[in-house]
Amino acid sequence: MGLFSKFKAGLAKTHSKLTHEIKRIVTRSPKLTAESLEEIEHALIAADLGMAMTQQIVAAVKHAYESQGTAGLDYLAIARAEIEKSLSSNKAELVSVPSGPCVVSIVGVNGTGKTTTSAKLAHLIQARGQTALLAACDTFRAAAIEQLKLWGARLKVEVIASAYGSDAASVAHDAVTAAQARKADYLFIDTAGRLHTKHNLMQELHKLHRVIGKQLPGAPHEVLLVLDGSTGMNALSQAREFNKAVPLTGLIVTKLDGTSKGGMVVAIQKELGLPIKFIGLGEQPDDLQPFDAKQFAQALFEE
Ligand SMILES: Nc1nc2c(ncn2[C@@H]2O[C@H](COP(=O)(O)OP(=O)(O)OP(=O)(O)O)[C@@H](O)[C@H]2O)c(=O)[nH]1
Ligand SMILES: [Mg+2]
Repeated sequence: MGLFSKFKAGLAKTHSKLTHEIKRIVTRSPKLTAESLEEIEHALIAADLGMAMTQQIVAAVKHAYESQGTAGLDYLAIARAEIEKSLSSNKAELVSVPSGPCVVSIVGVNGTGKTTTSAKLAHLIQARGQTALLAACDTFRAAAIEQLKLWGARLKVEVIASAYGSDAASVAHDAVTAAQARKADYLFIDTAGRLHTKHNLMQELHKLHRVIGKQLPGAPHEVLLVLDGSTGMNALSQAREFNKAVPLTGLIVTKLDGTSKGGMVVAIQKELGLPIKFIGLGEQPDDLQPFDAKQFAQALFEE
């Protein structure tokens, strides 16, 4: 499957709900009335595009209608263009560290997809012909280490791990040493799930980052927050709060394949100004895609 087809398949739920709703509104009332405009607004909000993006699209639709009437008026194309315009500055990639390794800390609340995403990222790097290592720094949740080791075995990626209950920072330290020794290009650190409100757990994360920063200046080079896309706007407030507690370099939004609220990606990007680096569109290793605003807008609104 090509990259765009994957994008489209992964976002099919959001796409079908949005286009279906908008087409229904337009078919019923070809003239743009205050009522139909309001219905369009509702459809956009229901897809979690956020207030700012919704208003921008509604204003563009109104403007097009007033200047050209219904002839050739294509609501979906207008929405798509507005989203593209809003997100166009976002062409985010992982940073690269020529002297290597680039250390990437994967953080977030419980169950958002951190472990799976760490594995998928290592896979993506290997598919590009570079080398990656994984660090099992969730020494807290039962079976977390085995889960990452299973991924490692499946994807042929080395996993640096210790025992349950051991200090996450010391596992990270060992992993950086190993990554340096193997001359790996990337090290992905899978951390335990935590709420930004849990002070002691956030301190533990700060400590982990401090320890590897001392060992390898500049590390962690990326701190990526993993958000569960199916939680819609909750993910937005989660990102806002987490970013206050730990400075982030970017976001990853997972589980977009299971939701019709994929518009939240746009809302998050617009509100936080943090780059969305990848999106998760399924449970398989290849189901993590670099985020591309243009393809995203197209996948949401293309007929
Ligand atoms: N459909 C779908 N499922 C996903 C995606 N990403 C992760 N998952 C699933 O979400 C579940 C939780 O994933 P994990 O990677 O274990 O999440 P985690 O954040 O590491 O969880 P904790 O370590 O317990 O905090 C698993 O069943 C994954 O297969 C995605 O993009 N799409
Ligand atoms: Mg995990």
